Amino acid sequence: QEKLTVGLIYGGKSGEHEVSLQTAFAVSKAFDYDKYEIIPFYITKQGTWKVGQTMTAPFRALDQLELDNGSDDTGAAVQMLFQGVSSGERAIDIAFPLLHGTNGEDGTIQGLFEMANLPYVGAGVMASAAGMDKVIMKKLFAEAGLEQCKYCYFTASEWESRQEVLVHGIEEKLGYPCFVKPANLGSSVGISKAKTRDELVQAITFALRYDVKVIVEEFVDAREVEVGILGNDEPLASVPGEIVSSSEYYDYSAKYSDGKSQMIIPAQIDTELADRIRELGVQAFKAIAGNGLCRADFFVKKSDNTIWINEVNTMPGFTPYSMYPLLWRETGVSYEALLDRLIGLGLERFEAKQNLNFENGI
Ligand code: G1L
Repeated sequence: QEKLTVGLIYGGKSGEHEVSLQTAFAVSKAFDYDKYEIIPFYITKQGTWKVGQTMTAPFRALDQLELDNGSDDTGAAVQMLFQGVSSGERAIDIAFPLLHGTNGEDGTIQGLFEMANLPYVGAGVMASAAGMDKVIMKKLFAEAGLEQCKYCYFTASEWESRQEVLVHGIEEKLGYPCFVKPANLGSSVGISKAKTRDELVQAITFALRYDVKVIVEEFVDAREVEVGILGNDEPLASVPGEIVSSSEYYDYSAKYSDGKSQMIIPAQIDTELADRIRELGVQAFKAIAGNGLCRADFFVKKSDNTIWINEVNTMPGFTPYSMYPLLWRETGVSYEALLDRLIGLGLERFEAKQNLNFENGI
């Protein structure tokens, strides 16, 4: 039987270059090489591409992923992606992107796959882009009727011309403390908490170093609960997990650590609340028109268990020890099975789109 050729694309110009490499290493180890073969595409920090030899076994060590024997030829790599368009015979059956788009602006690599008429794993152009912009995401959530925290947003040029008005608006609408973030979710940097007017101005100046759009959110005293969503038209939700800071976690049974915080899986919440969160996770996935997967992050208010959507991430941490894969493992889907499922979903979506008519006026 023919093996499916997966183009594993990783590295990239973003700050998460190393994370991407580690993730791609873990993914390469989890493939069933009786069913799949891998062609590695490494994007260097400079943004050039390297293609490696077809792999029928995992990488042996992390440093192999930089493809030192591979050709440093962006043209050859892109030509390989487009081979199906020019010759009718694809070099890879499906692309598996493990990276954030150039400079954190996502949907870009997905656009490349669309142009190459290539099936790919995960969210499409629009959901990827929406998942990257906190403001756009919140507007979609609002439209879908999901509850969320209050927020303000503005651009660098608005800040320059009417700083006073904006500060007063924030104080009136949100008060202190509040959180200031670059609107672009690609960067986890640039975020700070402001407790006074001085700190607010400083926090905004800081955030504007990372994006031309800034969002300010009200402070919520809440637990952080997350679910994994998996599917296309009929997405399923995993059991929820909770993120707690290091100081509060010690007496739970299942705990994992990523350094800064602990993951409690499953979250210690009653079934009714868990089911409601799973349902809202599916709604959030549909609100951004997701495909394949996303991780949906919620705030559960400590006072009355109200559930607020915080954000969705179409490119969640994806090593076997990251929240998303761990949530699915707890739900009964192994890391290996998850890869199978995601590839299946990517192919399914591509097939569904094949039958559409893109001609004008017919
Ligand atoms: F392709 C998937 F499955 F949709 C996908 C793509 C990207 C899953 C998870 C990720 N995550 C990452 O690429 C990253 C967290 C390693 C970014 Cl550097």
